[in-house]
Amino acid sequence: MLKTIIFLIYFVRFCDFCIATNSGGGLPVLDDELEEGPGEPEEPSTPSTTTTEEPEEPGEPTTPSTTTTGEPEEPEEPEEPTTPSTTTTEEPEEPEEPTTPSTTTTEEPEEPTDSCPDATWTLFDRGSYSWCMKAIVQSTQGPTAAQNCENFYSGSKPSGFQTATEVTTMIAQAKAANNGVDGRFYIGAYRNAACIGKMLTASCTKLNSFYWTDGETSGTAGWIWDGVQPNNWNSDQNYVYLDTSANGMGDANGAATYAGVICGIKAT
Ligand SMILES: [Ca+2]
Repeated sequence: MLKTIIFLIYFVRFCDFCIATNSGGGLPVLDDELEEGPGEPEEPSTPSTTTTEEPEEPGEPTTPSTTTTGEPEEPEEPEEPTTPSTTTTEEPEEPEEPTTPSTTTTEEPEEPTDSCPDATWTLFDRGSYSWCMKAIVQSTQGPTAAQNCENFYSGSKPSGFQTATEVTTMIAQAKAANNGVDGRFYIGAYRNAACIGKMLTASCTKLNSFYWTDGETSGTAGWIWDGVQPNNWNSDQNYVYLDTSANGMGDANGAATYAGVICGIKAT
C-alpha cells in the first residue's frame, strides 16, 4: 500500500513533468525548485593567498655575493700606525737656543759704578775694576814717594799706567794740581833686577826694563817714554817720573827731589 502511494506520487510528479515537457512550458517547477534550492555551497575559495602564502621555495642559500663575485678578499692588512703624526707629536721640542746676546749682556763686566775717595781723584775704567789716580803735589824723592801717598790717603800707592790715555790724562791733572807749572812726579814703577845698571839693549827694552809697583797695573801700553828715556844715566836711574813738560816718562835716580807723586787706589 505504501509502495502504491509512493508510486502514485511519483507518477503524478512524473506526469506533470511529462506534461510540462510536452507542452513546451519548460520546467518551471524544476526551475523554481532549482532557483529556490539552496545554492551549492560555494567552493571555499581557495584563498588567493594560498599562492602567495605558498612557501617560497627556499632559494638556494644565497652564497654571499662576495663569494661569487670573485676571489675571497684578502684580509685587510692592518693599518700601519700613522707613524708620521705620532712622530711629529712625540718629537721632543727642540730646546730653545740660549739667548746668547742677553746672556752675554748680563755676563759683560758691569760698567764701573765704584767711586774714588773724592772728586779730586780721576776714575779710570780698567774693565774688571776701576782705578783712581790723583797727583799729590808735595816735594819728594823716590824712596819717600810711597809714604807720601799713604799719608795722603791710606791704601793709595805710587801709581802705574794701564793705558796711554791714563798717561796723558794724569799729565794734565798733575800740571793743573801744580798750579799750571810743569813738573816731575814720581810714579809707581821700578827697574827690573835684570836691567839694573844696563842701558837699553835687546833684552832690556823700553817695555820690559821696568815693572809696575802698585800691584794692580799690568801690560805695556802705559809705557810712554819721553825722547831718549829711559837712558839710565850713570847707570843708577831705577825710579820713574812723569814729566808734564815732556808729555812722557823718564828714569831717574831716586835721590832727585821732584814736585810730587802720582798716587793710585782701587775705586770702591
Ligand atoms: Ca833718565
